[in-house]
Formats: sequence, C-alpha cells, structure tokens
Amino acid sequence: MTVQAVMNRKTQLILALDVVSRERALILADQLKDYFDAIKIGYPLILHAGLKIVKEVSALAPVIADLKVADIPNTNRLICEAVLGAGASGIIAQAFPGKDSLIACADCAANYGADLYAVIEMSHPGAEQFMAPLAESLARMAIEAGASGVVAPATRPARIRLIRSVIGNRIIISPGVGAQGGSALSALQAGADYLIVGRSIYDAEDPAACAKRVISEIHEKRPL
Ligand code: OMP
Repeated sequence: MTVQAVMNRKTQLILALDVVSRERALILADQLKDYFDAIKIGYPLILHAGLKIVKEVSALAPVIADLKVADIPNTNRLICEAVLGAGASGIIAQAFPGKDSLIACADCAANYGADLYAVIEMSHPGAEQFMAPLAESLARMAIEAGASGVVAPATRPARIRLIRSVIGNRIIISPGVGAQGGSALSALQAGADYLIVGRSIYDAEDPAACAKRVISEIHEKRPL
C-alpha cells in the first residue's frame, strides 16, 4: 500500500493558483504562503509559465500538481515523473481510467515521497451526470490503489459525508468553496480535511486579508 501524507495540517487551506502570469503567480505565492498548507498548480499556469514554475513555487510552499492525470498506466507514470521530478510534493489524478492507471500514479508518488489525490466526483454541476453515480466505487478503488486521499466537492457537502464513510481516515481535499458557491464551514463539517480555494482569494482586492478572513471564519467555529 502506497500512502503518504506530506501536507502539514495548519490552516486546512490549499490555494488554487490558476493565474496565467508567472510574475503574478510568484507574487501571490509569496504573499499567501503562510495562509495555506499547500499551493495547487495546474494546466493554466504550467502551460503559460512552463514546468519550471513548479520548482519556483515549491521553494515557497509545498506544491500539489493538478494535472488530473487520466491516461494509460505508462503515460500516467511519465506525467507524474515529470512534475514530481520538478518539485511537486503531491499530484492529482482522475480515478475513472481505472485501478492500473491509478496504481501507476500511486507508485510514482511513493517513489518521490509524494501524495496522490484521486478525483472521484467533481464540484461542477456536470459531475452529477456520470461521476456522482460512480463516486463511492471510485473512492474505494482509489484507496485500494494506494492514494493518500481523494478530491470531493465542497459544493455538495452531503457527498463529502458519504465519501468520508467510504474512505475512513484517508484525506479529503475539497474544491468549490467561494467562487463555485460552496461553504468552507459546511465542507469541513461534512468531513473535508482541506479546502481548495482559488478565485475568491487571488481575485480579491486584498488576497492576504481575504485568506485571513477565511481562516478565522473556519477556525473560530471549528478549532484545529
Ligand atoms: P476556484 O473555483 O477558483 O476556487 O478554483 C477551484 C480549483 O479547484 C480549480 O483549480 C479547479 O480546477 C479545481 N477543482 C475543482 O474546482 N473541482 C473539482 O472537482 C476538482 C478540482 C481539483 O481537482 O482541484
């Protein structure tokens, strides 16, 4: 079984750094690093700034590479090696391609001492069509494959509660807070370990003040 848990649970927030300018990304990462347990970087930033941005942001905070890896095992391994080799300490993969594909990611993550998070049900409305009916099986399979945890929707806290009952004490990271309408507190109360927050913080007039507000809101009502 290949399970890690690299992230340090301090604020329980993960910054989704979906800006497309390297300069803005580095300024935001530096301003916000103390308010987040990790910074999630995906295609928008990597495609604009190049893979080296993973190394640059990793110098400031732990990076989760959100490449939603979804291919055959060999291609999954090559993708994971590239981004974990560049300094990421976590990677996000889709669960739906199946157990062998996910095991390739989990084994690669283990080789780098990194975490694998498997997407089992996404936060947007369209995920109710095909993903939600399969989410429990995907979650079970992800755990068997050796994932450190799963990605489950803050937009539907009842789904987080259900997934928690399936995966025991593995990690749930949960996007959809703020811009997509999800409530930080409801997602945590439903069983999420970490909240992924992007636009509502990096697009705020004062991102650091906004991050502080979210932290005080969640931890005043739910002590760490
Ligand atoms: P905001 O909606 O701006 O807070 O950003 C949410 C972040 O979480 C984006 O980077 C999305 O790509 C990501 N995300 C979802 O919104 N929903 C999902 O179901 C899964 C993810 C993800 O895997 O991170």
